[in-house]
Amino acid sequence: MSGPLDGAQRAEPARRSSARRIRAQVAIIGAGPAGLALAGLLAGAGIESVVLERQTRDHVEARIRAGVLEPETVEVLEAAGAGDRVHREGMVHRGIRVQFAGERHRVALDELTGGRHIVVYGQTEVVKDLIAARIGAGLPLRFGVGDVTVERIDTAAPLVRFSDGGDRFELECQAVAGCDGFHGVCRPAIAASATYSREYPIGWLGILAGVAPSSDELVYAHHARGFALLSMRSRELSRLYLQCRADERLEAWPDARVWDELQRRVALDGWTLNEGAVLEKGITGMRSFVTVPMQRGRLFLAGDSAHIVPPTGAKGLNLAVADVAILAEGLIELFATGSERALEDYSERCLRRVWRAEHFSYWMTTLFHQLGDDPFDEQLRLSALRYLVSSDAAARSLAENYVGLPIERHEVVGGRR
Ligand code: RFL
Ligand code: PHB
Repeated sequence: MSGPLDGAQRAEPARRSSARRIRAQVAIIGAGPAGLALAGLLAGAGIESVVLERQTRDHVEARIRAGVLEPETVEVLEAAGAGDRVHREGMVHRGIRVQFAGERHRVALDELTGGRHIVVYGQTEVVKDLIAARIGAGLPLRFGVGDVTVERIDTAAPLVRFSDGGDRFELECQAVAGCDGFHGVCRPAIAASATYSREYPIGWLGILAGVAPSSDELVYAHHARGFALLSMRSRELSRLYLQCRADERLEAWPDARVWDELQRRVALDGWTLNEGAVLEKGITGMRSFVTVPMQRGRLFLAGDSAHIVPPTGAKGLNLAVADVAILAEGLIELFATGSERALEDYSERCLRRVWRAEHFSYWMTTLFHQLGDDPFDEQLRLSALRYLVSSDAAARSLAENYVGLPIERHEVVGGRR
């Protein structure tokens, strides 16, 4: 299935092959949050791009993933033309709850960060809003493309080949954004100088449940049986997670077992976890990963194609959006002035934020989960949790990282923020 075409995609007869030749200033591979937000930011600055997505629109709009947006992520979504619904329906949360040793404590995000907060709004909805904005504006977004290859990235005229609906295409452009996630084709083309990774022996079993959230704020619970997280998607929909083994099979987790395990891990005197119909269930692995650098020539990686964090810090989606905010600035300057100045340190600026989020996500993961280690480690975790809820300094560190740090920007030339 293909999206609408515009001037950026005028097909010309190919000179030496049977492929149809099209043009755009920027080729964007992948229609996840990174690719779609970048396309929106570029459109706002009058830059033509084509988004190429391997999956169908239905598939992309049905994936349930992250749910926590930093305030700067919401600002970028606004600038990308997809801010209306998140402002109307996104739930502002000024605190989170931390539970351990049978007690629940509040971390007041706003008080600890000079008034900052998070917005709970599903990644699924973010993606739907960005797609609607793109298609509503009649701009090119092709779903279901195949055989994507990226060539000539060391020149000012890269070429992206792909197939769509039985036809072969050659997309001539001036820059390529590799927003194609962890298993995409763009990262291998960078030939990274270094990669850094950490595997964890655990996963998260997540459910979407048709029941009102039992807590008005997210609950991160440390328990001897393993971590649990209570989140939400709306006043009627709860999103809940349980730590499980990395190699766990879904069949081993009928709904009754999931609820039973959640009840044990989040139990609290005088408080009840509401149960409801399980609408979706899945298992997510845990990994930390960073590739360096995130660019080569005119190919720029953004989001999960360049880095992965375990979900405990709720940073994956926010990092993806921060990357493309920085990339959009560089591309806007390139097309306005011909200067590559703001693109040259793209990777360096992204990576400073990425490494902060990597550390925070690693820290949250090792603080809250049972990692199969010895009793000494568990005592250290309990001590760190007690410190977190009794020291403003410790809580402020969590709060600052959780609501997110400012995106490092250059002065923008010739475009809007
Ligand atoms: P995405 O969202 O993976 O989008 C990449 C897109 O590229 C497409 N693609 C290709 N298209 C064309 N040609 C190719 N050769 C292609 N190869 C791939 C894919 O189909 C896809 O549409 O990456 P992006 O945009 O960088 O966004 C990043 C976020 O999606 C990600 O960081 C978070 O969702 C991570 N994550 C979570 N983060 C949280 O903060 N909290 C969570 O609860 C949470 N749950 C999750 C997650 C990631 C998951 N994945 C990737 C397995 C649960 C899952 C299952
Ligand atoms: C979610 O709502 O999906 C969610 C919330 C917080 C996290 C991870 C996922 O840390």
